Amino acid sequence: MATSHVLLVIFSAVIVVVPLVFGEEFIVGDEKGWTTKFDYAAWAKGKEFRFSSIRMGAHTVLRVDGTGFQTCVAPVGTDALTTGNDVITLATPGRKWYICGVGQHCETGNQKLVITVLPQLISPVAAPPPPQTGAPVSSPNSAVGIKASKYQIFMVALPTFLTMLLLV
Ligand SMILES: [Cu+2]
Repeated sequence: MATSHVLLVIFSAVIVVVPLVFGEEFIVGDEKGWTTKFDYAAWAKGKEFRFSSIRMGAHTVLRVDGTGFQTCVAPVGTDALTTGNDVITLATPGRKWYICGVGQHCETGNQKLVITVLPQLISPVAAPPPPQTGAPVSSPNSAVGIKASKYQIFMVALPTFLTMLLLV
C-alpha cells in the first residue's frame, strides 16, 4: 500500500540522515583514555572523523596549532579543558591538534593527538586539507558553527520535504 511505501521512505531517510547529523563519538585512546605513553597516532589511524566528536579523559586538553603540537607549548591564553570528561565537537574540517597541559606529559609522555577532520559528505567543493606548518589554526569560529547547524537542519528537513511531496 501507499502508506507503507511512505513509511519505508521515511524510515530509510532517517537511517541515512541520523549518522550524518549526529556523527560518531570517538573515545580518545579507547580503554586507555587520554594519558601518557600511548600511541595516539596509531589510535587515530584509519578512523574517519566526520561530523564526529571526540571524548577526552583525565588530565587536561589544550587546543594548539601544528607548531604547538611539535613544541608542546600552547599560546598564552589558551583555554584548557579540565573536566576530565570533555567532549570536543569536530565542526570544521582540517587538521586539529591537542596536547596535554599537565607537567611534561606532552614532552616526555608523548600525550598529544593530531587528527584530520574530513569535510562534509555533501559539499559543493572538496576542501583540500589546509597547509600544516605556520598557518594560523582556525580557532573555534561561531560563524562556522552556525553554518554547520544550518546544514544539519537542512539534512533533516530535506527528506521530510521529499516525503511530503510523495504524499501529495
Ligand atoms: Cu597528561
